[in-house]
Amino acid sequence: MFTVCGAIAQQSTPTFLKTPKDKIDQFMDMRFGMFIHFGPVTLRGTEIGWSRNQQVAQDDYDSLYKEFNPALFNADAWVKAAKDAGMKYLTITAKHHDGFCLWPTSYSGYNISNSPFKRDIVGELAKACKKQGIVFCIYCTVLDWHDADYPIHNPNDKKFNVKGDMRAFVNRMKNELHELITNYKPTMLWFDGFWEEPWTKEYGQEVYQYIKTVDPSVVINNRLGKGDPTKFSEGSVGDYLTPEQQIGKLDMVNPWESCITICNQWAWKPNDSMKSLKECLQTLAKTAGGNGNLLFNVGPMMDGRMEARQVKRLAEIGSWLKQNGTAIYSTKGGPYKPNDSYATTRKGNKIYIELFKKDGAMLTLPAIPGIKITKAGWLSGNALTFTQNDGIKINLPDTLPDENVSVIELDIDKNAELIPVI
Ligand code: FHN
Repeated sequence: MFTVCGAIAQQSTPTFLKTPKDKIDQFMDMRFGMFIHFGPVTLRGTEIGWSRNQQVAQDDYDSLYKEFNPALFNADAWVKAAKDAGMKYLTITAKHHDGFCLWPTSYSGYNISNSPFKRDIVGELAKACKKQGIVFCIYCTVLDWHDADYPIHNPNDKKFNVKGDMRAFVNRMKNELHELITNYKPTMLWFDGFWEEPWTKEYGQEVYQYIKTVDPSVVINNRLGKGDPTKFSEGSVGDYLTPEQQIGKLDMVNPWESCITICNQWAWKPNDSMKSLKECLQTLAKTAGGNGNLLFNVGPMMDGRMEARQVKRLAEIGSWLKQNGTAIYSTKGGPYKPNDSYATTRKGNKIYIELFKKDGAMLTLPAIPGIKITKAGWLSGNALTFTQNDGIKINLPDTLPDENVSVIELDIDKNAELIPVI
């Protein structure tokens, strides 16, 4: 078989390219994206990848694709749910650790075209995103417990299969990435699975560099490397940090994106518990307040529909963002560190305070040296009185305008983005 890699491998190695900063900045300005974990495992309602050879016997798990037929899948409906939530990008698990490919790849028969459904889920989502103005992104695993060339064959068996061939595995991954990048033009690639021993920083560097030769502008998360994904280190490979199931720490230097589930499980689980609107909105506010993005995960059901309750929750988030998105999109985090009572964001000469609860009749904030507040009010309109001679004290009404997150807008006399973190 002609392999794209073979041809490219014969070219001289290009100068090592990094993703242009403006592409990363544009990605960070979006602040809010949808993560989707989907695959034949939805037929069992257990966790994608991890339930293979656990709750689901390995042969049973690996045969699920033969009955996988999400007949009610509608890419436009999924993308509309993201858009109605105020999300600006969408990331689909094109291939998770179980190795099943949601696109008709030429490099593995374990793919959607060989299921009863047959249709290209990745391609239909890419098309729907383009049509609805949502940025399309792809999740790719760097471990594959189904692939005979990958030396570990399930998450609970740390024995290496000596018959594994990582060179063949990485070449196949590069061929698959060439398909995904050239056919679907993702803005960002979300890698995952870096923690197992067969994957090395060197493979990560090789794949990162290969991607740059296919499309230099693709933004790449830091899970092509090794080590703690919440901080850059010697083992890091990638453009931004990826705290998981936690809100990242305020960081005005390193871009980061928290990936968090709307329920508990990444893939669909019947009757899973779902986060309240308060928790969803305060998570989004604290993420933006930390200068990061929120990649919020939904797991569609086996028939291809998203749960109605999840779609409703997403629409409730979108309603809040219709009123308050100015305080989230294209802002920077800070200048105050997020806490249990509020988060803050800023842009130009404005500081936005995302207020979660009242701790008294006034909101008291530390003074900002050299800064004068010229106006204060709810983002929804009504003015607020304040003093700023001994710290900042903003007088609050008995009841906050929004029971979950109320946004105050402060006009100041200088560029708020230049204020050091307080
Ligand atoms: O093992 C995966 C898990 O299934 C899920 O995809 C999350 C999402 O970031 N990442 C890994 C766990 O760290």
